[in-house]
Amino acid sequence: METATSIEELQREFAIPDIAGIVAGDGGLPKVRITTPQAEGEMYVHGAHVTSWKPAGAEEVLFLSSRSQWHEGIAIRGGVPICFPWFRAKSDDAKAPAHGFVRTKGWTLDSIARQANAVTVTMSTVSDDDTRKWWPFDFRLVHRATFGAELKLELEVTNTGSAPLRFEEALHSYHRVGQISEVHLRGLDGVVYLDNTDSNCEKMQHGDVAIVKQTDNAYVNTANAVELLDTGLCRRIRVIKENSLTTVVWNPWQEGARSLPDLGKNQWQQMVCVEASNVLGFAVDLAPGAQHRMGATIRVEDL
Ligand code: TA6
Repeated sequence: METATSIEELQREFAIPDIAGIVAGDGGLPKVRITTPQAEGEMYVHGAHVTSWKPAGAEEVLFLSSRSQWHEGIAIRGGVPICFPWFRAKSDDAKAPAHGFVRTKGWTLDSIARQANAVTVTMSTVSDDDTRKWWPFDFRLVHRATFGAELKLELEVTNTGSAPLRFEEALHSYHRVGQISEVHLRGLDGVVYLDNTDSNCEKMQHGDVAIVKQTDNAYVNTANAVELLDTGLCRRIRVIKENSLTTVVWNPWQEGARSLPDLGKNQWQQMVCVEASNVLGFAVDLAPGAQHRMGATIRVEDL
């Protein structure tokens, strides 16, 4: 019962009474459960994957598919998958896993720390023989998630090797919405984007982003915050970025959802991804020994 033992060990080492505990989540996978007066949240050791954030007085902010799989080697559908060290398909290897190899593996729980009104969960993963088969470089990746009145996510990459790194990264956040046709995204007006539903051709965003069809836009050279205006749930979700120069907006729409068996029936209508990222032409170059931190702060307010 290795997993049960590891959950018991993690609980003994990291639990904070009444604030944070480690329990068996879906599929029996270990998850950190946060319950404070300011917020509730969940983060799986699998993929260092945040799956829930519910600030006091608000409904759940993240979308989680009712049909997600919960297995080693498979990404959870929803929450905040971590994409690293490439985004989408690997350009030189069609057999490589989409969005890299860190969202589908167990990480290490390093700490759970209480600040004033928030709890920070830190998890990490490092290069090994398995990762070097796909990507022959050395790195340490840390994901810090701070659950409070806002959700702060930070992805820290350290080049632990002797060769320069070039990597893509994304905090692939699935946001829960009332009805996708009643959602607008503000903050990308005048920003150039590559439309992945149209051979990645370059276009210009005019005004707010309305989601009225399959949408897979990589907005480039933008550090802008993005506001998700959801009249269905009468709220706005703000995504404020740090050290991120691309923002990906994705909704599969009905036709794209057909190829996603782990997305619940018609649930494409209740989600939209707004992803702080550094992808495509904005991959990050990192010298040996250097560090790079990308962040996203998510806030929710009534409309
Ligand atoms: O971030 C948008 C995207 O790259 C889309 O192209 C779509 O593939 C989505 O990610 C989901 O990817 P996944 O591998 O999680 O099914």
